[in-house]
Amino acid sequence: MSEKKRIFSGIQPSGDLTLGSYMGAIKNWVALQDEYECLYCIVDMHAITVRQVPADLRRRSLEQLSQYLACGLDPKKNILFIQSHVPQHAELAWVLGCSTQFGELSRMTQFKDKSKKHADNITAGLFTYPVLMAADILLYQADLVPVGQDQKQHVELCRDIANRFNGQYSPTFTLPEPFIPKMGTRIMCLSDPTSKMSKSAPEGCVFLMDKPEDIMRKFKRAVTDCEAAVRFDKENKPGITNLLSIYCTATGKTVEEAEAEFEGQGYGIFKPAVGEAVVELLRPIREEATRLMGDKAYLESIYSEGAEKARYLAEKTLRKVYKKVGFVAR
Ligand code: ATP
Ligand code: LTN
Repeated sequence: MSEKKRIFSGIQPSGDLTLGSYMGAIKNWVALQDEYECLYCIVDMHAITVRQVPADLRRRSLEQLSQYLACGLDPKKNILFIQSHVPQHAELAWVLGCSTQFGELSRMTQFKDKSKKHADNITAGLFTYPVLMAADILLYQADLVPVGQDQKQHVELCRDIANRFNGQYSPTFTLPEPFIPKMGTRIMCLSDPTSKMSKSAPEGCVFLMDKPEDIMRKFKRAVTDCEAAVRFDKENKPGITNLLSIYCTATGKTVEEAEAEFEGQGYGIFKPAVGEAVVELLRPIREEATRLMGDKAYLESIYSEGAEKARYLAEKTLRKVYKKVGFVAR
């Protein structure tokens, strides 16, 4: 087990999982589970950096676990757990926060975006969010972090923090690399293809648990252009390019194959075809996740076992860190 390289990634249970988070992250998690030792987390502590309704957060954390499983993550191969069940995340975050510059955190684009969106509640937690994320990754000495494009800056900051700590004390942390897929790395909003599909902008967003008729409606209404040619062109045809990326990621076809398939056909044929491909992709996930939500005892056994394994690994790193910074042994 320990010869394999390690992976860590997580998603906040701050909303329902989207087609973006599936194509940008979870799909790769599933693909990597045989080759690596993987930890996949439900980062509930990150979720409270913006206001949450407590009962919804609790429910969504469990739903997210059932959706991780339904997407194909095998609990025997991966460590699946909930961040708040492993107190070492918060403990390491404090230490790392003391090796992180105010200026570095001020440059994070996610902080800038979210503080605009939540202007009445810009908390210290929202600001130090990337430090907690660095702790998530470094606690497990992860080599790779599979995420969508938007998280690259956070993983780079994590490397900087680790590098600085290693230099200031002595080699302690593995430097992680972001693992960003070529296709599906940035799924755009269906109603505004210039902005990222995001669970906090439900307009134009497809959720993993959406019913087939809702998915079809969303795709039929997707914003396109007036040229009526199915062609990949990010600059001039962001809507069609986004739909092509979704279609190719859902079906495994190349862009050239898809362009040839829809050559000479209008958007009236293309858009429902993309919708159908997504319906078929998500149908088994939705059915399995619904079934799993009915089995709370099973879900509890997965997250309890996951947290136990994660705590064991996390404590090893934390003990080293506490010693290096000069804390008296407990
Ligand atoms: P929020 O709107 O609250 O910021 P989100 O919808 O962007 O949330 P996250 O929980 O931040 O979702 O992201 C989960 C994972 O999915 C991350 O690795 C992220 O990079 C990836 N991801 C999210 N949205 C997309 C997208 N539209 N395209 C590709 N990857 C995405
Ligand atoms: N910041 C990420 C979620 C996240 C994460 C992590 C991803 C928290 N901790 C560690 C990878 C590794 C997001 O907003 N999607």
